[in-house]
Amino acid sequence: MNPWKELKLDFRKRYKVKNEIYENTRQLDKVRAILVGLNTDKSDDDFERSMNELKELTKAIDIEVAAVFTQSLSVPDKGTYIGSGKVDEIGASLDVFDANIIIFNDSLSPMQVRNLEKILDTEVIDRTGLILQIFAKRARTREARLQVESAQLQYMLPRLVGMGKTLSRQGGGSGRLSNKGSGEKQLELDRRRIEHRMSELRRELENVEKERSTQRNKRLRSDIGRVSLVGYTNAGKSTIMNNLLRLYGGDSLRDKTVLEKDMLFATLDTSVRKIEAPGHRPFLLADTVGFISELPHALVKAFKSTLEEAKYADVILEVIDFSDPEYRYHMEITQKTLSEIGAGDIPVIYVFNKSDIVRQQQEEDNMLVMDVPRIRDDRIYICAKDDDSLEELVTLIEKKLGEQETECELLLPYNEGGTLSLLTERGVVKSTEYLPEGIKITATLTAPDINKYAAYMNL
Ligand SMILES: Nc1nc2c(ncn2[C@@H]2O[C@H](COP(=O)(O)OP(=O)(O)OP(=O)(O)O)[C@@H](O)[C@H]2O)c(=O)[nH]1
Ligand SMILES: [Mg+2]
Repeated sequence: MNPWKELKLDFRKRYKVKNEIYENTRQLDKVRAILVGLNTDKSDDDFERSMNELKELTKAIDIEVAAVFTQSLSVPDKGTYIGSGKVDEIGASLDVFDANIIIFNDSLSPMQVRNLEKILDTEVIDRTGLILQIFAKRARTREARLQVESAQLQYMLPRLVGMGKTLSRQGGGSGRLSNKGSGEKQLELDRRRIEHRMSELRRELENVEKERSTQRNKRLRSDIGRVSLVGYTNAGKSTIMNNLLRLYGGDSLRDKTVLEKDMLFATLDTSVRKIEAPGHRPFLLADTVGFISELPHALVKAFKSTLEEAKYADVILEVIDFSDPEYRYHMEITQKTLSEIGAGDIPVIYVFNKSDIVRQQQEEDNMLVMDVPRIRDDRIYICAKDDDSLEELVTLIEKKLGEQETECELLLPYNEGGTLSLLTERGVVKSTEYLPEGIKITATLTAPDINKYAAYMNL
């Protein structure tokens, strides 16, 4: 079913709201969309890129793209977003292209959606609504489901205004004034019910977040380095996680793989696994939700705690789909998002993934062929499924984690022998000296270590 209709029906059912559903005359087997973009201030390249991304998003939810319409205007039309001539043109082509939904590349106001639906007599959805539907389809864990529902409600609440008008018009036959009144009353009730559900969701989410932050604090207290996979959606983060688990996860973890799939937003929650490569220091690896440009505000707000996961890492692995011609732009968006969530200063390793595809292309084009894996400073070119690549990656991670360490002197009281053996086991102790007042050691410590052992440090 077409996603906007689905969202409205679902909304109707779940919250008992009588919103308007357009009974489209074009009952096609498949959902076929006309995409519409308005260029107000973007360069041609940027505009084309964002339209291509809309195409990918559309396909991600199994909608066929039937046609694309674009227009340049310095200011969007208040009532219909695009100019009225363009609206007519689209209306006339719905049959030609066998299309039954229109998807706009930007956020439309609830009123613009209503106006357009009325003129075109078909469902109209904007970029936010589309991404929300993708997230709703992908959400598996309880937390992700709560976050998506919360985002949907935030998105739908202001759209109730339009629905209310419909209600008052549809009211029963007992006198005009009371009709109008009942519609408004109904609207008020709907609104209250939804606000109530939103606060319920907020509470539930707070609880889930509390659970998660307890687990996270446990990790923060442990001395193992924390590494986070971040990057644009579909770059290969989960594939790297799974292949590292396959190689180094140990028996108990080898099966604890995460979902990897060639689709946008395959992962919507956070998984943390311990990676123990022989001959290397172990570290914790976190896989989480991918980024995209212009992620809807409601989703950013609802997914804040999941998106912020990277903030707690010692080292960030920024995974880049090197085979995507837009990879530079994806890196910009990722950098911007990392700064926004307060993770802009964490050291980064740039993982140029899917280099096998680039290599293959170079071979086909008779070009100079790149080496995979290859390391250049803090950049590494890999294929996520190739063992040599992963071994080099682990080596680079260890090196980067090591760079975050400082050599410190500690004076441990004699009853703190446990701490000494712990640090010795981890191989970070450089020297020990037994003094009358305690054991003096030099050790290379990470920032969290330094916090933890601060009491022993003021020699
Ligand atoms: N050829 C090739 N394909 C890869 C490589 N890494 C990942 N893929 C494929 O790329 C697709 C996306 O991989 P995922 O690991 O799900 O991507 P992700 O970054 O976790 O994506 P989201 O969870 O949506 O943010 C899958 O079909 C993978 O098999 C690689 O190095 N080479
Ligand atoms: Mg993933």
